[in-house]
Amino acid sequence: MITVDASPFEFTFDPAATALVVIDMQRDFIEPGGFGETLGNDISHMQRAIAPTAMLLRLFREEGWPVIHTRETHAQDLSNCPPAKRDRGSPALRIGDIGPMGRILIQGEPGAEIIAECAPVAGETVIDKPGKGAFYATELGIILEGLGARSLVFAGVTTEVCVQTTMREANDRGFECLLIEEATESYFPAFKAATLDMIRAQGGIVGWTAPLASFEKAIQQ
Ligand code: TIU
Repeated sequence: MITVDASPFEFTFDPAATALVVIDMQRDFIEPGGFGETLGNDISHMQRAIAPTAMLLRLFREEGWPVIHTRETHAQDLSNCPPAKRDRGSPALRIGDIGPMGRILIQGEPGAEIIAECAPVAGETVIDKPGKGAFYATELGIILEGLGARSLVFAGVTTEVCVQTTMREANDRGFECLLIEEATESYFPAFKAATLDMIRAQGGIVGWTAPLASFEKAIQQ
């Protein structure tokens, strides 16, 4: 067992039953002209999460522990994009519209790909998900069962949307969830801070958070 100095208290995990879940490190959320920017967000905040997420990936790869990447994408015919998701608000471009990186949030388009710094390598699982949570309408639950995973380490964007939704889904399914603090970002710094607080409030009601250095130190001991 490995114990990480985490909040609200120590996070202990069995490395043979743990997977890294990297949420939606896609060009559409991080680069100009993608979904995040068309919604009116300041995408510059996303940059901070790239190097820590890449480092976390390296740690898992060095240990040979399983890595799962997710992408928020929709079918080309939008059959898995509810009209309520596409039609709301007044974005510059809607899901499925053509932007500078291809059709916004559509499977197979350049913008839907994971950024080079965090790109999957051979043997890693990539899950396309139509929702904010990675369990809804995907095989994530079956894949984790196959791995025998009981603990999940999380990274990715955005903290309060897809990361938090997926952590909540995982927590309800009985997984113990640790979010690495520097390896996640929001377009709204106050939302990131509030999300970290609400995850670990009430005795870890959703899970744990820890700095990357604490995780690295724990696995290298
Ligand atoms: N808009 C926003 O903050 N996030 C998303 O739409 N998706 C994810 O968080 N991946």
